[in-house]
Amino acid sequence: MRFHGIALLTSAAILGACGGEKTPAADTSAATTATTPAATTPTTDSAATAAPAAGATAAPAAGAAAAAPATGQTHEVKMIGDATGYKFDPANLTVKQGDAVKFVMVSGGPHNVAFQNVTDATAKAQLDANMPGQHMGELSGPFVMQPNETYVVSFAKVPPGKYDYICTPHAAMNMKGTITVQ
Ligand SMILES: [Cu+2]
Repeated sequence: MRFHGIALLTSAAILGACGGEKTPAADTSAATTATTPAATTPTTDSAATAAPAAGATAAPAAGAAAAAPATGQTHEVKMIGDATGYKFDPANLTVKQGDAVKFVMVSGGPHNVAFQNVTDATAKAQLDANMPGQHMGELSGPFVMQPNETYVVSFAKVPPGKYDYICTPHAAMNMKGTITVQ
């Protein structure tokens, strides 16, 4: 009869000894799962309504004017900056539609060619398309720095009219010209 009681006591003592061990590592990783940001779905209402309007006006203008290679004569205009001042020579030039103008860096660079006040949309788009290597914005050619460096603008498909241009770096020195397209 007493053997049962002893057996219960000893098994209880063994269980108690095991349960008493400390396990401090259990709760250190619990805090890491809480900070997944909620994916925000941006409201696209304004973008959706603005995009078709912008595309409708921009796409036809861009598509209408592809660069048109010159088919006629090439005229030369010197870009000069020296003791006499800054100028295009000749400053006033008349060409036929389809001709090209080759601007030649002579001295005093950097120079460029930047057309001003082209209001006709067709002329603007075509002239812009015919100006390679634009770095400074619409109707504005890149800088030419070295003597004999050239910049060629085709006037193919450019509507007849007067096209005023400046040299951006020397605008304040009155370096400007006009090309009249017939
Ligand atoms: Cu210049």
